[in-house]
Amino acid sequence: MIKCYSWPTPNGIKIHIMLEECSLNYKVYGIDITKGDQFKKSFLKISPNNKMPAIVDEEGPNKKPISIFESGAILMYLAEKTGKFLPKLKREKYKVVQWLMFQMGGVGPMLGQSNFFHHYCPEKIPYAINRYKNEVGRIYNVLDKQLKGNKYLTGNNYTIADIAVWPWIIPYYQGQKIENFRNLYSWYKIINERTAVKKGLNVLSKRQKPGKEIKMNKAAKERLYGNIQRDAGKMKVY
Ligand SMILES: N[C@@H](CCC(=O)N[C@@H](CS)C(=O)NCC(=O)O)C(=O)O
Repeated sequence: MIKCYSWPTPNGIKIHIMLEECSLNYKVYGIDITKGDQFKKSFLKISPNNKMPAIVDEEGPNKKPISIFESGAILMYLAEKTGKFLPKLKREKYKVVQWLMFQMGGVGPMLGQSNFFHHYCPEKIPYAINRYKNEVGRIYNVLDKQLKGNKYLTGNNYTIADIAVWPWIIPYYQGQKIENFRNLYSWYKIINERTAVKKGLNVLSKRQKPGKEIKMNKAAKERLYGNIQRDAGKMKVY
């Protein structure tokens, strides 16, 4: 069984979708990041960066438990465990890995900042809002170009690169109109129809609806963006 420590944000949703796509036996433990679950010692032991998602696979390599944090690493692990959504041949595999890394290093961090300055920053800072909106537009154009003539990000096959990027494109996280990016929009709609995607979007959705603003009081904002975050790296793990 795989224990999945998560919350329905884009980084969590990608793991929920992957677990469903691979029909894996899993149990979800909600890590409510607005309440500070990410700072609990038991969680920091498996995710020292105080961020979800993380997994523990009780039947890891050599039948021994393994814990993994960072959603890209989790997707690669699950793909290799099941033999799904990541080609084995090196040339094809690294096509997928490069788009997965593009999501981890570009799509996630930039759309995350855009989301922050649009929705959660206590001050309205036009320069920051505009800078990240432009960056989201640039990234959307890169994806849109890549999808021209390609059903999925790396060609004809649906892979962990699509699974990683898709939840970030859910309208609301953007600050851009997805309809203006034709290829990206049709790719978005195709993936939206997958049964596993629908099931993945349901995970923990009673506690936080995917694609909807996360309700945060002052204490929650302090936990996510304030001094608690500044000091979190010094927290004792063991
Ligand atoms: N690069 C990480 C990012 C994970 C991440 O940013 N998680 C956020 C929610 S989407 C989180 O747990 N935030 C809690 C915190 O910063 O304390 C991954 O892809 O797993």
